[in-house]
Amino acid sequence: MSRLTTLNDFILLNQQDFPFATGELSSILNDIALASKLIRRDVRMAGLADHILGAEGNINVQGEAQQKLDVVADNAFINAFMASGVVCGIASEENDDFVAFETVDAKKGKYVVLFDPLDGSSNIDVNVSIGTIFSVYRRVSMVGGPATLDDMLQPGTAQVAAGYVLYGSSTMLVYTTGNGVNGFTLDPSIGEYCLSHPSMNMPENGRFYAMNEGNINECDLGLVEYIRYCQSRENQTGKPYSGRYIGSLVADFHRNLIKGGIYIYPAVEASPEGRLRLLYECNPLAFLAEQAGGLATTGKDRIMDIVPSSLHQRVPYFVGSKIMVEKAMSFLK
Ligand code: FDP
Repeated sequence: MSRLTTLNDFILLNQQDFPFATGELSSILNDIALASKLIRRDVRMAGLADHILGAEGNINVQGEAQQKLDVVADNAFINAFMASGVVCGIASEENDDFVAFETVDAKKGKYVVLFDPLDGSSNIDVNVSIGTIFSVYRRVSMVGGPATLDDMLQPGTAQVAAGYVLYGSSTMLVYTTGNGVNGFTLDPSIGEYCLSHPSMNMPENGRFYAMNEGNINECDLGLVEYIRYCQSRENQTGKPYSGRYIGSLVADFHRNLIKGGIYIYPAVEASPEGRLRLLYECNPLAFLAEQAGGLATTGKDRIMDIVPSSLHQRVPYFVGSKIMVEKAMSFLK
C-alpha cells in the first residue's frame, strides 16, 4: 500500500515554496484544518442537535438572517486564529467590522485572515453542500500594533494563500499558496486530510453553467444573450450546456474546477453591485481559479486587481474555465 500524504506532511514538504517560509503560514493552514473539522462535526449533526439548524435571530451587516451554524463556524475560526500567535486580526462575513486581536502575542502576528465561515448557508437546513472560504494576507501595518483596516483592504493580488473547505458528500480542503492548487479529502476514520487531488487544473472549457436564472430578466442584455448561447447548439459541444446551480458558491466552484464550467453572479436590480463579497468570497476563489488555469472577472475587469474600498464590498462575478469566462465577457461588450 502506498503511503498517504496528509495535509501536515504536504505543508511541511512544500513549506520552502512559500516566499516567507517561517512555518507561520503552515500553522494558519493547520488552524483552518482544525476549525473545519469542528465545523464538519456540527454539520454532520444538523437535524439531530437543536443548536445547529435554523436561524440565530440576528441579521448580519449584509442584511441576511444569520443561521445558527454561521455563528458556530465564525466562532470556531476566530478562536483558532486568536490563539495562533500568528494572526493579528480577521474579517468575516458575520462581523460588521474587522476584529483586531488584543493580546500581546496576537499583535506580533504577521498575517490577517478574511473568511466566509459558512458559504451557502441557506442550504444548511436542507442538507445541501456548504463551504468555508478563506484568504490570507501579510499585514501592511506595523508588527506589534493592532491590525488595521488597511491590512484588510488589500487587492487580491496580495493574497499569500487562499482556499476553501467543502462540506459535501466528503469534506475537502482545497488551497493555494501561489504554487498551484492541491486538494485534500478528510478521512474521517483517522481525522486527517489526505492529498487526493494533487496539482488541480481547471479544464479550459466545459459544459456546465451556473447562474440563478430567476434573475435573468434583471440582467444586462449581453448576459441574457450569453445564457441563450449556453442553451443553444452553437457552443463547442454542439448541444446545450447543462445548467447546474447549487446556490453554494463553493460547491458550484468546486464542480467547475474539476469538470470545467462557469459560475456567474451578475449585477441585478436587487443587487446593483452584484451579490458576492469581494474580500472573502470572490478574491480567494479568483486566486484558486487563476492558479488552476481559469479566470475570474467582474465581466470587465480582473477580480484580483480591484483595490477594495470597504470590508463587505460586493462585485459582479464571472469565474471558471478560461474560454467560457472570455466568451461570456465578449457578450457583455
Ligand atoms: P449564501 O448567501 O446562502 O451564503 O452569498 C453567497 C451565496 O450564498 C452563494 O454561496 C450562492 O451562490 C449565492 O449567495 C446564492 O444567492 P441566490 O440565492 O441569490 O442565488
